[in-house]
Amino acid sequence: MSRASMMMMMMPMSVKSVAVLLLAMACCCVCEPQANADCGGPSSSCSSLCLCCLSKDVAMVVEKLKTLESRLEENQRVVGVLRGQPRVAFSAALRDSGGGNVGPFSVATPLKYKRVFSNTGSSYNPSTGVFTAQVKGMYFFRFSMFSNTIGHSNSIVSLMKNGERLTSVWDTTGADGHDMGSNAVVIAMEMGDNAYVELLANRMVFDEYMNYNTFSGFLLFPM
Ligand SMILES: [Ca+2]
Repeated sequence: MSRASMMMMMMPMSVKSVAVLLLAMACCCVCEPQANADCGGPSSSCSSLCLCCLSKDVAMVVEKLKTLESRLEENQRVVGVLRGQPRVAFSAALRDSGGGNVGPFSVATPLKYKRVFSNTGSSYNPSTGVFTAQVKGMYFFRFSMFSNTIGHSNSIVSLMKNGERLTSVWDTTGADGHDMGSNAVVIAMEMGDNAYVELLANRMVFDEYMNYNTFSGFLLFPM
């Protein structure tokens, strides 16, 4: 079986049908010197015109096959990348039992989100609250904060990368003591980079079985 025949078998049915039709048209070429004058000129014989048209149509089909083969290789490359992409995703809430305030502490402290909903890739450590990138890539992180600050100090938490402050949520005490907010970031991470949510010194957050405070993230794509 020729390479052209094998490639035709691999093509989508609609494209194959077009190629077969072109070949059939070429093979059934009717001797019309005027219509096919550009194939061999007015003086060409009927048989030479038919062979000329056949050759021309086959060349066109081969060109289309080359284009399709190129597209197929590109699609296979993309599918291979997607299938081989490492999977990293996690989500956790602050408390795994009970309820009450977390903090205040005398120094800024990473919050330990202990109720793990998911941790594909095991890059998040619930005993420290720290996510450590094991894949270089672009990541999405999000956190939420709930405050119960009546009669207490303010609530301030920040999303940190390697000790650098990225985004924050803040709430003050007052008549509206129960508030919450969230923030997020999309950021490139090298292997070994870490991310965590930091409770600032002398601040506090509140949580219970409702799971108001969460920390989630996932790999958008490797780089
Ligand atoms: Ca408030």
